[in-house]
Amino acid sequence: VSLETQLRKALERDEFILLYQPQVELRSGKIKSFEALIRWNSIEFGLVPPSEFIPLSEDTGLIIPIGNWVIEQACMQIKEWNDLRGEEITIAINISAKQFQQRTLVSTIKKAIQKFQINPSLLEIEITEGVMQDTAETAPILKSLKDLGISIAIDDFGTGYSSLNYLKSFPIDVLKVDQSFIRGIHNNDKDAAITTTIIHLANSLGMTVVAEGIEEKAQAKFLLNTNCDKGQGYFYSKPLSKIDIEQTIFNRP
Ligand code: G
Ligand code: G
Ligand code: MN
Ligand code: NA
Repeated sequence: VSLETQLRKALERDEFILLYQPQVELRSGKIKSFEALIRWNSIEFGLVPPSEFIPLSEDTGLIIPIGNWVIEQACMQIKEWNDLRGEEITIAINISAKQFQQRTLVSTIKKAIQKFQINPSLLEIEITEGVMQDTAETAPILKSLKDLGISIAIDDFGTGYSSLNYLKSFPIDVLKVDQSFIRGIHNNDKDAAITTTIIHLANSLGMTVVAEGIEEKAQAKFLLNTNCDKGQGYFYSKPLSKIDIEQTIFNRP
């Protein structure tokens, strides 16, 4: 049986799950936001990472129903955790180029927000610079998404082929510094300079800046001193299941 058929079955059997990676507010140490990362919990293959099925899902169009499931699931989790915590918990989801170009994306997100009665600003979508290339199509889509009241983040910032122009004209709320820059902060002057510059850029544009792939305390320290807003990475936590988030991050029995 082909992987495509297996993925269709996985959707029917509800075998996808979301893991959540905490994002730490560097100044306060508080955790109020998470990035949702999909996994396929297969009876046959175990926990399958997205690198093994997202590319094929994009080629076959399956990314649309899978992506719609992610949107619904994330909105449901935002509702549940906000009711539970009584404070604002944000969840970011990854949106691939194929999903972004799909006409129904805006209405799908709108419906999910309405279904679960959530504050739209608590949902963040992560798109990469590549998504932004076709500016004629991109501007109206980004505007409709922004009109919904959701937050828009640029993922892997600094690694794609794009100009800084879009930061001027598009409604971007968050820049995520790619982990390749964070990795070299302490042994590569260029990585340190690029990271510092992206943080300053985001700060001066009034955007929130998130550093990805923090694995060491020294990196977190550097980022705090450089005025980075949030940090994400194995140093704080790997992506965790809903239950693990509730037990270890929210301290629920
Ligand atoms: O979780 P991990 O680091 O293995 O993720 C690998 C890649 O898969 C990342 O580029 C991430 O953005 C992508 N990814 C994770 N979850 C989703 C998802 O729900 N939708 C899409 N389109 N991509 C995802
Ligand atoms: O492309 P995107 O940034 O969405 O993908 C994030 C990926 O990075 C996920 O696969 C996630 O599991 C992974 N990740 C998260 N934290 C770390 C980290 O500290 N180090 C490394 N190497 N990968 C990480
Ligand atoms: Mn991401
Ligand atoms: Na990233």
